[in-house]
Amino acid sequence: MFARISAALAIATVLSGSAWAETFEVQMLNRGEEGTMVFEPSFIQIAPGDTVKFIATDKSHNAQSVDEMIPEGAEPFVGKINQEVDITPEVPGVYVVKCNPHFAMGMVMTIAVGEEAQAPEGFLEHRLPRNAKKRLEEQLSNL
Ligand SMILES: [Cu+2]
Repeated sequence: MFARISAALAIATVLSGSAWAETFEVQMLNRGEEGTMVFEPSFIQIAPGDTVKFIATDKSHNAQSVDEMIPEGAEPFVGKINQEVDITPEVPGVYVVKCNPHFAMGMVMTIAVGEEAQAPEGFLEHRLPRNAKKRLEEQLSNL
């Protein structure tokens, strides 16, 4: 009985989620408002089930999740160079995305999924290039 009610609630939640789901576009750029080799925007706040579309506006970039910098249970992803990638994060939390060729130059961005998203303790103590860490500090200050 109890299980049946919660299953029905879960389905209702998924349906209402998809009805309102939005798509956010992030461009991969050689130069943007925040400097060279950037994702723009570099911080977005979305709801679970929204889609983020990475656009290969400039050449030689990719979008991939940074190991151990996505929520537990979330699906890692790796986009190919010059390829448009869509992700639809369902697990609430903070996701860090990098461009692999330009990670050392600080080409990173942050996706906060859910209104309560917070970076876990020690989040920036992972091995990060200095420029990436600097930009991430700014991005995480939006939380
Ligand atoms: Cu890049």
